[in-house]
Amino acid sequence: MIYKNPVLRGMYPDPSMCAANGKYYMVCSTFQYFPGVPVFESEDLINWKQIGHCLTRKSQLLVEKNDTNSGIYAPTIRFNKGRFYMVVTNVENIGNFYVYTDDIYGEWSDPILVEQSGIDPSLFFDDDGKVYFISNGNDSEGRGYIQMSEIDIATGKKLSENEPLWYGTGGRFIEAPHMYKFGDYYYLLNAEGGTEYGHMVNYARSRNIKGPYEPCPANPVLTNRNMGGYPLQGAGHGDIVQATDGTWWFCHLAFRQPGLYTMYHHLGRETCMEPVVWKDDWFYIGTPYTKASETVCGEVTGSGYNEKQGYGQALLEIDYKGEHKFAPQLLSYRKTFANTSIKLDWCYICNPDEGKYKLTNEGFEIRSGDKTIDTLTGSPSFIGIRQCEFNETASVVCDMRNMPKNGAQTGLSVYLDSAHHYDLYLENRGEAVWAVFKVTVGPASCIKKEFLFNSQKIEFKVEANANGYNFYADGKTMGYADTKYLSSEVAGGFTGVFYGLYAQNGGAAKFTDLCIEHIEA
Ligand code: 6LW
Repeated sequence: MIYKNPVLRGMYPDPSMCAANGKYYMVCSTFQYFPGVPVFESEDLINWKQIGHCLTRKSQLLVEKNDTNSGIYAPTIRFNKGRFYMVVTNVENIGNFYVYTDDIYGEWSDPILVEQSGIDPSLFFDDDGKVYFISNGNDSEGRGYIQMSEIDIATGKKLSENEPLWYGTGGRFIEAPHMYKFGDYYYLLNAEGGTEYGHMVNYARSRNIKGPYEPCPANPVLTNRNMGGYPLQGAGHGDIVQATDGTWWFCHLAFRQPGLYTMYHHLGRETCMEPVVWKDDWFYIGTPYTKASETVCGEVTGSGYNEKQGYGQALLEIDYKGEHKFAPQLLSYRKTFANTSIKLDWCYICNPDEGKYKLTNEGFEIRSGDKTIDTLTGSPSFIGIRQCEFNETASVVCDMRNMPKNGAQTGLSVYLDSAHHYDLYLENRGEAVWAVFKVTVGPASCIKKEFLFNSQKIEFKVEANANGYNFYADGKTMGYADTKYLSSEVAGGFTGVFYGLYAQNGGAAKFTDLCIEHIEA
């Protein structure tokens, strides 16, 4: 049976998963976006359906800065004695905390803080009832390591000092730790190499939770760092689960780059799934390598591979030969206001002023506040939905309302962050309304095309492919802009592209007739 990676497409990075009640649950990072930390459910580990978010209230998620380097990093989800826990860092303010729920479809608790430094926190429930809090950290000489303390899970209070567990294998940015106990061994997982092209997964094992830890001889057990030109890169930062049928699976992040010598990614980091095999109490992740220069997934991969036979690579297409059963993936879609969920698919930048939005299945009404999509801090009147595929068309009708103000704007933005976005909008210039296409890349911002438009209701359309976007307003061609300039390699940060509907400078609009379409070849 064949399935395709990523299994969560679009910006769903830093995945963590657990098994509970015969199903599987997964969470991902959300940075400055609100609500935070989507929760997905699956019956077969390949097909995932979002069922909610962990952080839906301001009391749980204070994100007031519009900055793709801040907010919510790398969550972990765990299930223990009927209760789900999600532990995470809000790097913008409260640091490490966890929330819990006994009803995965319901609300989560307010945050319980844990006074431990570092990011990428994880929880481990040992057989003897002790609960450990694991994160990355730095020793007194600044060297990165994985640290652990025992905590009281009812209060978050620390019951022991942090203890260093493992310095990893020498890669930079040691992070994403998880602790497990399988059989006689504790397994300590990490990511190293940074969340870019050198990313990798390593682990070590010990019979004693406090070590010493013995690194797996096959480390890195997952990396695409030597697969030059392969369209899936940056594989690292993952979590392991045993399925109810006894098979083992590993989820991790990776990103899709547009082509062989186009080393950037704009859809954000996504979530992939790999089969796992065990031998002599060591586990091996991924699919045995294809040979150098071979055609993989219909793409000629070039000669950039360093051939390494064995496991340890993440592929775009997995020809799975094991025992696990899964349903066929549905990769084509047509998203509309009626079939997207306001609570699940859409999100705000930072904590929204909800009074500015009226969102129904027929359309979204948005009124501007005092921020714009160019302002670095705070929440503009913007609601966004992820771009999930290279090849997509997105269109929406924008009906500009009550435009008392010269300069009022309402539109559709292809948005990476406040300094990197491509916008189609209507602008009220007093005597008339203009349709405008503007690009903003860092400090450079320019109007590429505009025309006088004698109505207040217009259709905006974006046709996306791997390398660029074509923009249309009222059926007229407005111009082209490259995907490259909306990538993390250009802009920095950890997020991916969203389509955002927005209003600013006194503008207000009703958006209707949304259609975001992808047909899988
Ligand atoms: C996250 C770290 C990482 O905290 O990127 O890929 C950081 N790994 O583990 C932000 O997503």
